[in-house]
Amino acid sequence: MTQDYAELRQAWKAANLSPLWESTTAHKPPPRPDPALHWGWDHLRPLLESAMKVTSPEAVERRVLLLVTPHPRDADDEATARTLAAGIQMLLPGERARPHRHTMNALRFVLEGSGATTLVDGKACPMDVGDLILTPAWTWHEHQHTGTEPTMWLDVLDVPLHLWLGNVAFQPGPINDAPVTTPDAAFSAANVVPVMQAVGAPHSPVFRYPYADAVRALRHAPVLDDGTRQVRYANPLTGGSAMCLMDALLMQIEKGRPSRPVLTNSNSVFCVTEGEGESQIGGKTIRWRPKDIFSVPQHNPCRHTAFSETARLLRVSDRDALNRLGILKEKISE
Ligand code: GTQ
Ligand code: FE2
Repeated sequence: MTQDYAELRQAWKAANLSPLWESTTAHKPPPRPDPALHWGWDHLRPLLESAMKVTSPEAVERRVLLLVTPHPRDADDEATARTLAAGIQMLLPGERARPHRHTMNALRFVLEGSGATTLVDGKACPMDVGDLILTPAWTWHEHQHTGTEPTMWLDVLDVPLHLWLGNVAFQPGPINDAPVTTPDAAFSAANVVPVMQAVGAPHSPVFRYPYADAVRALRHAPVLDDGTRQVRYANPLTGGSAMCLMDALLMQIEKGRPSRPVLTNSNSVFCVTEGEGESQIGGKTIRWRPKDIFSVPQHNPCRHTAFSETARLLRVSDRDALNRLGILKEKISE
């Protein structure tokens, strides 16, 4: 670099300018995909047990063990799969998490226990095993437990995306302006939905999706190009994704019919709801059983094989958000 050029660069820098021809960020080869991660329930369960013994007020208020990567991008990285942050929440009999709301969307999938309830904008959502409960962006929510055994569920939130967008906000209760909700009974007949006065919310008016309902539909869903059957936890008013930045599906695979490998730029967190099998994700093979959780970070080809007659997997992903942004890539191979 000549003296003159060095001086020029200094002048540009002082004026908040930077020469693009010296930048490498946009032209680097794509980084290697993050490896898939696996949290086996057998391994997890005793560790959750130890977290249930912690008695500090902070833990009692929010008893969650986050499912984090051993290779964080930076000190604040608590992501499970790039845009998604998952954790296991435990609620002991008599415990409660006080009402609050945040800009982040969250969903919960119940793994163990009975007698817990999540109130979403005041609407009571009983938490039975296999139920999916939504607490969409800026809805007031609180958890209570009147049962006799600990309740445990998978939490998935779109926190990393909100951090990136500078859109993190949190408000503790007391609840001041909870909107009026529509009872789930209004949505309980297939193919009939209530006519609503000006729907403003970008999320489903239904917050609780019982497992048996999802499985009933899944049994009869058509086989897709990738060889799986899938049902979407939908916003009944639109048929689309129930929340704006996270989508949830229940997927079924049959023995002897492994799914075809899918390569995509979307990120997923899976939870095994029934059956046993394995998934090949990038170069990794993950052997799974019920309640196991695993991540499928973007750009890893992924194929599922059932060892039991039928296997069912919950898939939470950013796929629908990427699709609506017009940037989803997805390729199914043989
Ligand atoms: O249950 O409200 O895992 O606010 C992280 C943040 C759960 C919750 C999490 C939350 C919650
Ligand atoms: Fe919350």
